[in-house]
Amino acid sequence: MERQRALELVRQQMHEKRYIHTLGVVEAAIALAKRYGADEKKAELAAIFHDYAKCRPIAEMEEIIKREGMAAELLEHNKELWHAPVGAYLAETEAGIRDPEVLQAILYHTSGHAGMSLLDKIIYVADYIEPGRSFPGVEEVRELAEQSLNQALLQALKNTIRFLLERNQTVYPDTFHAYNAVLKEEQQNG
Ligand code: DGI
Ligand code: FE
Ligand code: FE
Repeated sequence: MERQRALELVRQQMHEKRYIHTLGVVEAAIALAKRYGADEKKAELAAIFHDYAKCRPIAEMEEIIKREGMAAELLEHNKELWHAPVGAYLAETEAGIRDPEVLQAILYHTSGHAGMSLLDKIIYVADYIEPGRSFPGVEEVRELAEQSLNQALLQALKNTIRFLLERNQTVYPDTFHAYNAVLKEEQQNG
């Protein structure tokens, strides 16, 4: 799908602020794809659609998770997680995105998971460091992302897990699995 058509579809789904965030993720994802040798078109498309379901009513997301037989465990954790799998589903069924690599990057963009692909990592990190983000720790991850995608991802995962722990919130197991897997990758790389 061409960029303009994709952006129009996504713009209709969200508030202005969320759309501006999306444009920031697109910019960051293309830059990371260039730096780390990923397919720029796939990175662009996954970034455009990554928050496609973010503004859907909670009840609709819950209904889709149940109806489509998605991981039931999602329902026991933070509702913030739901828009990622629901977004992958709606990007395919409503917007006609078919590329499994792109859909996977959307699916895991909030939680992460064990064995993240290059594209999954790029979308996770781009979502974290896009130019509109200004929370504590973001600058450190931006700097790491210039040198090492895995180090940036690891720091972003650690910050997110720490953020959840400090607020007495549960951590979805896939987030721990992502952290463990990237840590091991980095230890093996010396
Ligand atoms: O949709 P965005 O706001 O652009 O960003 P996102 O999809 O990464 O959502 C991030 C939010 O999800 C962040 O505030 C933390 C929250 N969250 C809640 N539970 C979990 C979680 N994030 C992860 N990685 N794992 C969780 O268990
Ligand atoms: Fe998101
Ligand atoms: Fe996002």
